[in-house]
Amino acid sequence: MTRADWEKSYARTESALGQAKIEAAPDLPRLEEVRVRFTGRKGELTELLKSLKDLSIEDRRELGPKAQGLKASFDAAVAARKTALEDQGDAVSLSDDAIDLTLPSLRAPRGRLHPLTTTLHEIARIFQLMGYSWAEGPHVEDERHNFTALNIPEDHPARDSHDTFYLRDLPLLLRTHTSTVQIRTMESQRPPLRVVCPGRVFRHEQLDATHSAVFLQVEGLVVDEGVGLADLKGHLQTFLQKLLGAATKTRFRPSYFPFTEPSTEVDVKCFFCPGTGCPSCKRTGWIEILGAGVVNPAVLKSVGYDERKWSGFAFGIGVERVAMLLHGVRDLRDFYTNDIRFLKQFDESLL
Ligand code: 2NM
Repeated sequence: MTRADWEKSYARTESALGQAKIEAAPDLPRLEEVRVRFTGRKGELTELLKSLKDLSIEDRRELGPKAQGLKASFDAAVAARKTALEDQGDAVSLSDDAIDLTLPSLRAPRGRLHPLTTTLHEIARIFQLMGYSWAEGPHVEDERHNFTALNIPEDHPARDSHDTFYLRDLPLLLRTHTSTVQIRTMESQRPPLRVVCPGRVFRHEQLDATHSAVFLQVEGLVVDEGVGLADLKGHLQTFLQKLLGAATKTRFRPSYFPFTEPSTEVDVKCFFCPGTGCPSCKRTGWIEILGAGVVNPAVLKSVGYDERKWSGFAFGIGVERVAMLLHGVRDLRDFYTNDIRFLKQFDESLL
């Protein structure tokens, strides 16, 4: 090989190197292809360096370092590109797969108490502040505790199977009110007593926006010496003002229950309108919130209390109705559908 031939092939290699655009190689396999093409065993640069041996010793001394310089800058460019591509790869895998243990974790969706449960607790809590204790009893009851001891006559329509769920083969039923628990409390405790009986009750009802066959009640009972209607009014007014606000106005209307005499239904001044009438108060300006009365002496007698010595008052509150009023819920069935979109409205923090 002549010096001129060698210089021609040097120039060809140098220009091929320039066109190979090492610094723009898109990935490591493509970079490796370029490296093999020039400095592999049969690579263009390798051949160029090998062919130096065909030159004269003087030409070799002069052109040898030039060829080595070309290889050195090629090697440096390949190494630099390799580092850059590897760093890029690290960055991608860090952002895609890496777990950063310093990051706060995702907040797990957290359950909470159902709005009916919190409403029941709120009602019972107020009465507990007023000295009432809490009592529970069975859902399945006998006619004595659900009706007879409560002075509900044999032919009363509430006893009809159209209104009450009876068990098929036993003389038992699903309690229609928690008064059953008050009868049981009076059977097992001597007066004086103050008790609230919260729980589930069952009635054979046509279902609609304000009626459910299964619902929650809090009933209360006070028995003591010399207790009467004035105590009833004081306790219930205090309760309603704690539940709904100190400005709450109450109204006691005469009513009828077999287990109380006199009996009353208690209304609160509508807190949705200024007394002018709206759909919530059915245009009356008042909202019915509970029933109550002075315990019929026949009830006290039926549990073995001396009805000449003791007297008492009792009341019953529908939990769904209170929860609807407190939260502006128009359809009671929303409480039982368990639609998470409805229930989430009562979360402390919307997740
Ligand atoms: C009500 C209304 C009026 C009541 C009566 C009794 C008992 F057991 F003492 F006789 N418990 N609950 C009562 C009285 C319940 O609910 C609307």
